[in-house]
Amino acid sequence: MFDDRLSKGRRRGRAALTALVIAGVGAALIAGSAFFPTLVEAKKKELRTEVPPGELDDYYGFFSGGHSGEVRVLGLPSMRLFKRIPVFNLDAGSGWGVTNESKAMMGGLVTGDTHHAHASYKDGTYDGKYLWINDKANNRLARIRLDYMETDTIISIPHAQGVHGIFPQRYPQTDWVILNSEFRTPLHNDGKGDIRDAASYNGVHTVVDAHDMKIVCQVMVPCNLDLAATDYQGKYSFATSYNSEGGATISEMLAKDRDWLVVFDWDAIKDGLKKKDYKVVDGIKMLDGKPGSRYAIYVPVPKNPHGVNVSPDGKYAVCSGKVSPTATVVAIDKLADAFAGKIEPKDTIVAEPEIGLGPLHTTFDGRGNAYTSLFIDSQIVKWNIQKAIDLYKNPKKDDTAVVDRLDISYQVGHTMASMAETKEADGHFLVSLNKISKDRFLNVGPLKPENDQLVDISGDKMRLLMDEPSYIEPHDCIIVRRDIVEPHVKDRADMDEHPLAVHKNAIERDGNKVTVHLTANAPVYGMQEVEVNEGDEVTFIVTNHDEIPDLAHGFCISDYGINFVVGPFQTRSVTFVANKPGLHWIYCTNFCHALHLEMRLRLMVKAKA
Ligand code: RUQ
Ligand code: CUA
Ligand code: CA
Repeated sequence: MFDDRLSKGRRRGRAALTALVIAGVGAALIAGSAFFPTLVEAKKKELRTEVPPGELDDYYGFFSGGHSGEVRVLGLPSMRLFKRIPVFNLDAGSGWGVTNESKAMMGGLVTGDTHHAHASYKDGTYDGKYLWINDKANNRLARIRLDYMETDTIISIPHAQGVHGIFPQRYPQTDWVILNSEFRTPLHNDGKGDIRDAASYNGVHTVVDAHDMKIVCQVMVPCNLDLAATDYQGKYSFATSYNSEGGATISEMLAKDRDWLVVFDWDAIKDGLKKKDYKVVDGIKMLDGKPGSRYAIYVPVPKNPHGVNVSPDGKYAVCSGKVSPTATVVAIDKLADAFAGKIEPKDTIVAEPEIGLGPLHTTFDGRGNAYTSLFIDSQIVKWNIQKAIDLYKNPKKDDTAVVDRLDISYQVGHTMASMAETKEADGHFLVSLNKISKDRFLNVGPLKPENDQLVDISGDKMRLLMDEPSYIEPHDCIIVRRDIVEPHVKDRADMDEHPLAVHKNAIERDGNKVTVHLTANAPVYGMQEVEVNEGDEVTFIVTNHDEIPDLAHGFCISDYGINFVVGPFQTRSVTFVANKPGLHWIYCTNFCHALHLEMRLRLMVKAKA
């Protein structure tokens, strides 16, 4: 009865709405768009290009930090820097690389070269849970959990050097993350045998399980593999290869006019794993993806390609040769025929528009346009994909797929548009990550900041909105709608997630091993003094018990080179040898209370007799 009334009410409401819409359309026909704004205009109105004080940004930007080894979190469109997430680097601010927790992940290394940050997916768009980042320098993959925005796992990738392009599976969700090795090496890289024989080197396409961060398998190829992408169906991954020549010198690597876009078939890989069509090398399942195998096809693309990006409609993979003024469009729906041998790999190419000099990376607006960074021309070039395809079929003199060009300052590497690596690409903003800023900022010495420029791409013409100096050296970024990430982000850790969380202050001694369990609660640590002997191996485990959100405590041991931060309800530990006798004040480094300066305790190291 009640339901019936409700649905009647709804029906009446719908009828009234229909009448209104008809009236509205009529009025629009009479008065034109001034009365009834077109959809495009309505969309433009949504675009905020400024964020006044007190208001929040519409997007998160996750930027790699290049060889600073970190990931940066920015807000867009303000371009304000919120957080630097240490990953592979020593970070004195947070104590990353000092605590036992971080050292266990870092494996004794404090350098890294992060290039490509990509987030986890569900159904072709971000789910806001994880972010992955490569370390090209030491061949690792890290995962960052977005609820804490902290690194939670780092793994090493064997048989690989120059671990560069990475990409998560986009559909149906991220179960795999794939990685490329940009440098070829001998498979058993142990210095035995003829290591000068460049012809014997290989590259590998590595598949990592996104959940347990274990290596599923590697696909060995004779060429190098540079940038990476996945499709929107969970079927293929892509890798550019600029060294199809198998050269070891730059002139050898530039010998051919065409190199490859290598495409990997995931169903074939899964089948190969099931049928045990692999060798086990150092415990890793190694499939052979050489030309002619069923695992990979090699699409010939212009000289020394770099970026590869898949359009948000899932139809095309776009790559470009660094020394060819063109982009290459590969139709993903033709790949199955190429794998089946019904067509040649080259027949998957449906366009090759001329766009400008030094094309590197391409991004998309979700309205059929591509935006490619031109390193040599210092431009972002906007071009229409369908027009490029039409002109490839029916070339017309004096016609071009290029729609617009924007001069940037200067020498752009990556470019990325908002949500562009998802099926929800919204065509609002684009960031041009420029390697050189030259005259754009106050001079700070021989090495200037880089320049990340924010561009409005909502209209027909690109519009430069902002120059943002940045420290060494973001390569790539993704721009994620705030509503996707924000609900996952926590204000407070789950205290017992850390197995050693301290609930009771205590000192334990086992021979010369001393463990101190310590709480921190503004403005006091749970103990006021700790006494140990010179030569003891001392572990401090510190848990922040403060109820006030956002309140952190530091833990610095004077003259011991130890300092770290403990966030709300988090636990951090450190182990060291008490090799400096004497009194060492331990003090809190985060201004946490009016009596913050008094928040300290005595570490007394008694000298050996
Ligand atoms: S790659 S621009 Cu990793 Cu282009 Cu840096
Ligand atoms: Cu705790 Cu300052
Ligand atoms: Ca080449």
